[in-house]
Amino acid sequence: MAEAYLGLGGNLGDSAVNLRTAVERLALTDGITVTGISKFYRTAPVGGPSGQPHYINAAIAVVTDLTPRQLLDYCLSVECHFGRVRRERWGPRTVDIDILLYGSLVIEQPGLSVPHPMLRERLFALIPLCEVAPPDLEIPPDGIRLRDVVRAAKSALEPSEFELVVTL
Ligand code: A4P
Ligand code: MG
Repeated sequence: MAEAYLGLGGNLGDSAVNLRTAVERLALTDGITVTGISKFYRTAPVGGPSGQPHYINAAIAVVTDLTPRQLLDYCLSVECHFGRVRRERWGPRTVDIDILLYGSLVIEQPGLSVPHPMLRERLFALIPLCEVAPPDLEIPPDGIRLRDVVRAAKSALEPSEFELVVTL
């Protein structure tokens, strides 16, 4: 059994409904127990084409006996259920599910990088993550604490950008 954290985001269609449905599907999966769900946040798009809609972002904690690869495959199958079509990097999407962390594992395989490579720069992932993970969680590979990662990410942002992260 491992504890893992998933980040969810979407900005096409009714994203709050889509994210809630995605969480329900994950919770119904054999081998996945959802142990925490963050609030849903409306966030300004980071990267990608200009003019794309704001996102809804959330994070969940799960306990799982799926391997990281099985968990990824299941997340991708849930994305497909929402008819997600990949057109461009960081482009608009119905539901995106990322494995943010899987226990203390560091994985660098084709198609699977854990921790998620952009985690430390992404407040839209870190802020929901803080609601479902302990602040002193050690983030691999260097074991820096989650609270310190968040502090660093916040200090790298202009206050106005940070204000765009609001609770629904
Ligand atoms: N992949 C590798 N590692 C992982 C992992 N840990 N979790 C592979 C999930 N997938 C992983 O992903 C492409 C491939 O990455 C997958 O097939 C899987 O094999 P993708 O979801 O098609 O690509 P992406 O999401 O466009 O890129 P990436 O690098 O995952 O970007 P992010 O960090 O997800 O950023 N702004 C706001 N406000 N909110 C957002 O949610 N999301 C993005 C995408 C950009 N801007 C955003 C948001
Ligand atoms: Mg992604």
